[in-house]
Formats: sequence, C-alpha cells, structure tokens
Amino acid sequence: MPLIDSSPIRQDTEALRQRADQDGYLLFRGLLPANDVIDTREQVLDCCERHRFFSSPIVHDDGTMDLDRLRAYYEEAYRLRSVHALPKHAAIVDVYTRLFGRKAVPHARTVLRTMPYGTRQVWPVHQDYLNVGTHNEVWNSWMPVGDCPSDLGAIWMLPGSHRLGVRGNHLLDEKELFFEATGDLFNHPPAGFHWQTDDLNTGDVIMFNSLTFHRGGPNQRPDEFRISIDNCIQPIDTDFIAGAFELHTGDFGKFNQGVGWDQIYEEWPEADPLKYYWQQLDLNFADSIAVEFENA
Ligand SMILES: O=C(O)CCC(=O)C(=O)O
Repeated sequence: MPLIDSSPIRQDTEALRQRADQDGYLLFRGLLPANDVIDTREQVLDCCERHRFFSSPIVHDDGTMDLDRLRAYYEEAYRLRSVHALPKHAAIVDVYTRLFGRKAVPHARTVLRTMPYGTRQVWPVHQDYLNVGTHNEVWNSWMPVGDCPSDLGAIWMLPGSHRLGVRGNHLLDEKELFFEATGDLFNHPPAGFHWQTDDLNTGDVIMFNSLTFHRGGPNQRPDEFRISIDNCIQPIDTDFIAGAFELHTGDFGKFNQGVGWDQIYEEWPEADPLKYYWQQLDLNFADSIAVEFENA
C-alpha cells in the first residue's frame, strides 16, 4: 500500500494534526530542494568512494558488515556539514512548528545511514522512543539522500500503531537483532495494522511519531547503496535527554568514540549558526525513560 502524500495539506494546521493523530506519520513529496539533497548525496558518495565501498564490498559472506571500514567511513562522513544541515532545513522545521503549535527544536544527533546490498543488518520493527529515551511529542524525520525506490530499502511504516502507546519490546539477541537475508522479522509487530512503504524520491521526507512502529527495508539492488538521513525533533518546552545533542555513535555504539562537536565542526565556516545551536536555547533536560523489555 502506498504512503499518503500530505503535501496538499501542508499549510492546513488542523488537517495536518488530524492526519498525524490518525496515522502517526506524514509524508511530504519534494519538501526539500532537490539541489540540496543532490549536493549532500555527492559529498557522501565521494566519501564512499574514498573508502572504496564500490570496489571492495563491505558486506561479509554471512551478511554482516565490515565494521572497521564502516566506522572509518562514518567518522569522515559525519563531519559533512550538509549531512547535519539537511534534516534541519527550514521546510522541515516549519511543518513541525505548525504541528506542535510552538517552536520545534531538532536534535543535533543526526543519523546518516549507508545501507549496502546484501547486508542482513537492517533495523527490525521498533518504536523510536527506545532510541530517543523519551516519547513526549518527539518525532523523527527520515529522508532518502537521492531517489530511493522501495527495493533499495526504503523505510516501512505501520500507520496508526502509535495509538497503542509505549509497548513492551523484546530484547533481541545478537542473532535476532537484524533481518535475516530472507527478510523475516524477529521482533513482533502489533497485530491489526498493515505495513506500508513506497518509492521515495529526492526531496521527499517522511515524518513519524516516536511511538509509530517502523522498520528499515533490505537493499536488494546490487552495486547500489541506500543513503538516508534521520533526525528527531521535539517542541521546545518538552523534556530533552542529553543524548539528543550528542554525536551519533552508530547503530553498534562504537563509532565516533572520543570525538566531540569541535572535531565535527573543524571544516565548517567559523561563524556557522548551526554550530552548538541548542546552547542558545532555554531547554529542560530529563533522564531517559526506563525502557522495559518483555524478555529481559
Ligand atoms: O533507515 C532505516 O533503515 C531505519 C531507520 C529507523 O528505524 C529510524 O530512523 O528510526
């Protein structure tokens, strides 16, 4: 089933809120200027090239990725200003300002994902509150960095599932953590909802509530990488966790170790307003909520 494009109701606050309440996600086709996305894509692909991703595969025979090479690449790509700027584009923030009815503050912890063909290390079904440590009006924006047909491994949504609230999650062991090559899921999506995805194009952005169940899709295109960025955001007067303004350390918790924003910003313009922007804001911080696992 295709995802619904909310572009026609983008300026209609009431309609936006109703759809957000009903579906737990909002897709906007062509929200970002294509040039900005293409420029980011070129910089990321250059980085892939420098790390020989195209000439020397980074996926092992068992479907796991070569984490040492992925880390070296990620730590370089994470310094690209456009990787951080794209998901904080005014067009995105404006939608959230309308949706929340007050200032929306993006997390600094941008996530760049570079998914090779053949890996089984694909995100399984989850709700983002697990990662963001809170769920009070937190949303995530997911954008392909370039065209992303569904077989390149777009994102899958379970519309309406946010209405279930916080659900017990299974703690997955190493073997279960990701899709197997068959695409079977190991986590347990709630019953009564229907998975939806779509071909996504340059400039499209999917926004979803941190309680909406979703998952990544496996990249089934040999020789191509699925490149995407995701970035959470929440209203200024809600509680933030400190991690929202820390560097993303990779899905395996071992990237960007011993690195701080000063290093990330090294090549950025000196008076760049994107640097440490959250320090200018009066924000409340709280501890992460305790996540309970049914099988812990
Ligand atoms: O990009 C993916 O494959 C998964 C992304 C995801 O789960 C997220 O952004 O929370």
